Amino acid sequence: MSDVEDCFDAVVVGAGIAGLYAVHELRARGLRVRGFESAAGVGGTWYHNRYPGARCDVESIDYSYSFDEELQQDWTWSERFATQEEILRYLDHVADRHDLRPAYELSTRVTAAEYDERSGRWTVRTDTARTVSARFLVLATGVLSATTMPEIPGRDSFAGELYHTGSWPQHAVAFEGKRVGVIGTGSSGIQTIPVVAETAAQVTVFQRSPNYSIPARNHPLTPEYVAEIKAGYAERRRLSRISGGGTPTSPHPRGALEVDAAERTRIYDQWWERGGYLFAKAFPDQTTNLAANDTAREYVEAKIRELVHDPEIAEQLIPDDHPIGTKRIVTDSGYFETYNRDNVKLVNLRRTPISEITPEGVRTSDAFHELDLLIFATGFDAMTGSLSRIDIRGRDGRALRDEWSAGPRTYLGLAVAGFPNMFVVSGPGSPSVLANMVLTAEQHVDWIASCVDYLGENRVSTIEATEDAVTHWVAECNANAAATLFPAASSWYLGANIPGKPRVFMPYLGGLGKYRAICDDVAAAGYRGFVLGDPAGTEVK
Ligand code: NA7
Repeated sequence: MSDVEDCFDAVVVGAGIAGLYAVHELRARGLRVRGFESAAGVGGTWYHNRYPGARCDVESIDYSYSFDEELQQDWTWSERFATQEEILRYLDHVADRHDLRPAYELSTRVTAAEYDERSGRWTVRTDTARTVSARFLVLATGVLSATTMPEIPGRDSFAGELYHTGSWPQHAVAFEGKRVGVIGTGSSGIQTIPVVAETAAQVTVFQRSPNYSIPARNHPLTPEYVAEIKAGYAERRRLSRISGGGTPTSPHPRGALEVDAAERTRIYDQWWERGGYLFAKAFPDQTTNLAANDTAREYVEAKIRELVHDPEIAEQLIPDDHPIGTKRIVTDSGYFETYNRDNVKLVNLRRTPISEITPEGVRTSDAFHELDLLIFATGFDAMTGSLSRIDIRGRDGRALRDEWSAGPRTYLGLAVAGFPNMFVVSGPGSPSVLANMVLTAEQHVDWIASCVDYLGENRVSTIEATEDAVTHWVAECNANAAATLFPAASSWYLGANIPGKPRVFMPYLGGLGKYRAICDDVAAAGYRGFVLGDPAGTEVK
């Protein structure tokens, strides 16, 4: 006997930027939608990443929904790069403004989803013992949401306070007078270290790999600037949608090696002064040509040597293992200067690795570091982690985890062969993590919503990517990556940060504009690469 308690047209997993918009769009079509969210509130990434110094590295005026003109006119961002707190306040506002909360069951984690070929429906189970059924399953589970804690001997014996940046507690954390350790110098570590150092007695940074970082040059937005942006929002959004990265920026018309040294320096100076990770896009060939990349790398390395007073420390803060931009360049506020403070100490784990964590602190091969508080800024099982933590089963009980054991395989980063009526928002094979994630989420949700319309208009019950289309898309993504320097970095784009994870370059590198055109073209061609069928998969159209 079925244990299904409720039937919906669609289940949306996640109440982050993508999930909220998916609920909005599907409900607008008259669908009965149920959302599930493991957190106690909406916001996704921005709910969990409450660590001090957490900010978005995409400008606030771009990192916001574009679907609602009144919303974008009404809402006023206070700073160029919004804090986590302001973004969460914004998402709470959107949830209230569009009455999205009633669609959700919060504090409810989806643990399993299984496709039933007879009914053509998904059975979805949660950790609150709920079982519901839905025709469509929309996985808006986030690309940087499944945190990772390295298996360091003695980790759980630490007697002080222990936090992960990606699942920071709701309560305020005080650093005054404390000896704080930070493991990890990716974006989260680099953002939090300077803020923690302001009040902590001592900060010990445990760095395995240094990262390139560019000053944010964050500042409050003036009323005049905001008015100008709001007056031109429509055009700004249009340019963003056809751009590579989802913001209205374009690189120099010529390659880094096609201009002389003076022009190169002038351009790098401009981007350095402008601030932020978009430095990676100063010249169009920076991440495709190593000699071009070297010019950007050397420029930034010279800046690090200027910012850090101790030349020996400066050298240790300069990456030596990847071309600049092949890991996301961090956007920081006073990171390198922090090492000029007396209360900040760098521990180079390449020279002196961690041997164990004890109740009192961290032991490295050469010393013991006594700590009151330990922060893991060790990142995420990116892109696939939040999906593989759910037991998702498609046709014939096939498990997504098994299907992807050699790396994720999607069509357009949206759909998986053998998993009918299941959509992944910002999935592996999409450009999301290399672009403005709000606009990429909107693009995916718009595409899914139009697809649902199409199925209704044509009386088709299921849509499913073909194995052939998936194979071609994976090949296209690999070919794009191979034409760049990106595979040279041991990054989370490749799954390289997770022991045992297959090394496959996961994002689509062709850029948002080109990707959007491909998705639109697939839809216009009657959903080329998909089987439109009945629940058993028999083609009907
Ligand atoms: P990242 O960028 O994955 O950074 C994680 C950091 O943690 C990185 O410096 C890692 O060093 C370090 N790490 C991971 N495991 C260990 C162990 N076992 N020992 C020491 N150090 C370790 O995650 P973030 O949260 O900072 O940023 C994720 C994205 O969010 C970012 O790219 C932006 O797009 C926003 P490693 O490099 O592996 O040597």
